[in-house]
Amino acid sequence: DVVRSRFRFRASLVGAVLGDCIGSKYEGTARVRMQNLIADVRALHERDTRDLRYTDDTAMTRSVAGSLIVHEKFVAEDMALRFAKEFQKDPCRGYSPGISNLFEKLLQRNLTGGEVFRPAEEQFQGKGSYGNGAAMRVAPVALAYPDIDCIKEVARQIARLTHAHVLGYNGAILQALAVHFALHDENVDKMSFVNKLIAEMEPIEASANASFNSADKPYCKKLEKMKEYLNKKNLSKEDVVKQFGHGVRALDSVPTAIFSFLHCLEPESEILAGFSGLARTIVYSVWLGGDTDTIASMAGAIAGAYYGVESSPTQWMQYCEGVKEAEQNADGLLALYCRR
Ligand code: 8NA
Ligand code: MG
Ligand code: MG
Ligand code: MG
Repeated sequence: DVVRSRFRFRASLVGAVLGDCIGSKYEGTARVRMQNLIADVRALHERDTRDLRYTDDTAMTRSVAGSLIVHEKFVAEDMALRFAKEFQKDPCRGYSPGISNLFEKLLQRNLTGGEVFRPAEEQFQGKGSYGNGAAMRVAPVALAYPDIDCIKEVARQIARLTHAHVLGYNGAILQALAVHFALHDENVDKMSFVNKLIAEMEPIEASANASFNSADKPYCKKLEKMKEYLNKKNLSKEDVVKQFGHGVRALDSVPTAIFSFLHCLEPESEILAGFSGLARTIVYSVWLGGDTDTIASMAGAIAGAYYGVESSPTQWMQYCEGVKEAEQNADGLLALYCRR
């Protein structure tokens, strides 16, 4: 059913853009008021000046999509160069300061082969980054590959171009899996959705432990907690933030995005009852505060993949920068997906 698929592919990338554009105003704000947020989105259709600008989340997602579409597979050097050139062309998109220095290295050194992963390994005194920057751009991978093993492998590789820390690239794998499962589910059951994620992440985190000599499976631990929290009534946002986080670390934001999607399968409050599934997921995740653009962008990618374009707020789409390109990239990825 290609038409229905096209809607879901488009809504995933559009959802990512909308979350980024709407969330960016509050990035780094610990407490976001629902009243202000509702006023913001209601005012969107009155905008007569400029679009809401997208940030690094969307800029990097576009590079991932573009490279996969052109080469019909992952080509490390090309993707790394696209990240770096996109940054160079338009550096004022709210990138993390740490990552700009990595882009400089990628541009200066003219790296080939496995060398292209070297600058990322040098980040943070050789520990690599555990930021959420790899997870925030990974949605196109779930749209490019039907096969779940390919998704995991390509998500890891793309992540490692900038995020060499296990929590950085495993966060990207988890986000890609969430988009994949949302895309292929006709009627999400919260518990089985989380169980599917745990089943995939278990062996991934176990093998990471073998090389890091730790018994921890931090993503699985948060996913287990999620099952408990999805069943709670009258959950406060303070509780959600305390359990899942809302920070720039992948571990403090990817589970939060997944939780937002699942929690918002039903309207979470009366205020959000008037919104479509995608819209309320975005509003809810921005309301959690912290790294709002990135969490809303990841939650939007998952929700869009599930609800499809029927759920996309057209009013918002008109006033967020980069929606058209997201739709074009989604069509390109669907064509690729269908050829596999
Ligand atoms: P990154 O790789 O620089 O990581 C982001 C941050 O995580 C770093 O600045 C560090 O504070 C911290 N960090 C990551 N790894 C380590 C480590 N091994 N040791 C110590 N600290 C570490 O960049 P990224 O691309 O992962 O970041 C993505 C975020 O940056 C997104 O939110 C994006 O929108 C942007 N951004 C966020 C904020 C914010 O305050 N929330 C502000 C501007 C930009
Ligand atoms: Mg951003
Ligand atoms: Mg397989
Ligand atoms: Mg952010």
